Formats: sequence, C-alpha cells, structure tokens
Amino acid sequence: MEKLVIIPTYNEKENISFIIDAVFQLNQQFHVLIIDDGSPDGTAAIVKSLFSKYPDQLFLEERKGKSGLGTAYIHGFRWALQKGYQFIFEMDADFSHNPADLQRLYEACKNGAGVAVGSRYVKNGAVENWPTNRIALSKGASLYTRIITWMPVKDPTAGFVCYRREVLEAINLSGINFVGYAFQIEMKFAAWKLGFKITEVPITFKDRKLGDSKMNKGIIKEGVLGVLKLRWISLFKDYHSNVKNTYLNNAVSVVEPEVVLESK
Ligand SMILES: Nc1nc2c(ncn2[C@@H]2O[C@H](COP(=O)(O)OP(=O)(O)O)[C@@H](O)[C@H]2O)c(=O)[nH]1
Ligand SMILES: [Mg+2]
Repeated sequence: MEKLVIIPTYNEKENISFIIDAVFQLNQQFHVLIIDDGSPDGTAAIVKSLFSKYPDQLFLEERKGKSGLGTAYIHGFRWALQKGYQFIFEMDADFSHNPADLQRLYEACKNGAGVAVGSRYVKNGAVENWPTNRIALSKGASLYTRIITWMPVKDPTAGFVCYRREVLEAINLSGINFVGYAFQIEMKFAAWKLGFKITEVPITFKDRKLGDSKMNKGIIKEGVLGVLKLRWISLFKDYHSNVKNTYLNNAVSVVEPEVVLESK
C-alpha cells in the first residue's frame, strides 16, 4: 500500500481505459482509484470491465451526480487514508498530465517534500496546445493567487500532485471549502500554512485530444472569490487551527456533498 493515483472522471469514455493502461504499464506498483460522478457516457462501466485485468490494483468509487473535482478528491483522500496508502497522487483522466511523470513526483516526495506539484510555470515546465485564452486564464490565476496569498508556489492551480500521507492526515479535510479548481489552491495553501515543504517538479502539460473540458464560469468565479476568502480568513481568523486536523477524523466514512453542479 505505497502509491495510489486518484483520477476523478466525468464523461471520460474516450480516455479512461488508455489512461488506466498507461499507469499500469509504468510497472512501478501504482494503484489506481477512479472517482466517477455518475458519468452519463458510461465511464464507470469501462472501469469495471478492466477489474479482471488489474485485480487488487484498480478501484472505483461511484458518486450519484456531478459534485465537483474538489469533493471527488476529498472522497478519494479519505479512501486512501483508510486503506493505508503512503503517497497519494492527483491526476486528470485526459492525458494533460503525462503518467510517466508520476515517478518524478514520487521521488520529490521521497526526497523530503510533503507535497510535490507538477508545475507548468517553473524552469523547464511547459504548456502545449492549450488555447491562448486558457493559458491566459491559468497564468492570470497563478499570478492573482500569488499576489493575494503570498504563497511561494508558481503553479498554484496545478492538478498533478503527490501528497505524503502525513500531509493529508494533518489537514482537516472537512474544512476544505471549495468544489472546483479553487480546491487545488486551497489544498496547497493549507499544506503551506501547516508548514509542509512544497516542491515544484517541472512538467509539460498538454491539452486534451479527446472528450470535452468541464471548465465553466462557476469554477472561475469560485476561484476569484475563493482566493480572497482564503486570504481574508488567514488574516483575521486563525486559519491554521481551522484547517489543522485535530481529531484524526479524515479516515472516517465519507459524507457525500449535497450540491450537484451543472455539467456545463
Ligand atoms: N468526479 C468528477 N470528476 C470531474 C469533475 N469535473 C471534472 N472532472 C475530471 O477532472 C479532470 C480535469 O477536468 P477537465 O475537464 O479536463 O478540466 P480542464 O483540464 O481544466 O479543462 C478530468 O479527469 C475530468 O473528468 C466532477 O465534477 N467530478
Ligand atoms: Mg483537462
């Protein structure tokens, strides 16, 4: 029970079997957990059809409706802690993140990082084939986050991450507020505030070739307001004690979110 890659999915039938195969072809003893939000396109059925090919290595958690990337990961984190995994990864299903880079994130954590971030905006990091408006949005979000929070992370919205178990145990996962991409910022912010070392590992991020992006205006709005809220709370309230997990309650069973987001 060393390394678990969590992949959230919503309508990823074009990618799902290929991304699962790609992780197992690394032959690095990664396990894979898919968190599917009732994808109407049958993503979960494809995952189930691969169970016999990858027994005791491939797992699926199904939620009823689209409830956001953040709560999908929180669900996965609790599952991973309960099963005893030591290194817990976040990765997209759409090949924007190259599975071959998982090992580099792992090594960064092995070498002392609490959190290893696959980063587009450090030296030797890159973005390929993304439309200019998406690059502008992503870079703008990074700059905005750094100006407001002063967090020393160049790619705060990155979704290709390895967490050491101790980091997820230390964070009160019930206190993580966001459902969309602001979730990525808040997880790093929480880890940083709790004093863990965050290392950025350069990666090349590629736009998806198959399927559709789930980015929408609600996610952007949550990001803009969410970063301000984080800063506000950390200035005037005790964010540290808010986010610190004092009850070791992260491994208990999952409370499902009530909110269901529109798919587009
Ligand atoms: N379970 C779950 N997965 C989601 C949700 N929204 C997005 N995803 C998955 O999160 C990953 C990133 O989403 P994507 O649409 O590629 O976002 P983009 O790369 O920012 O355009 C993909 O694997 C999606 O299938 C959601 O609400 N629930
Ligand atoms: Mg994507």
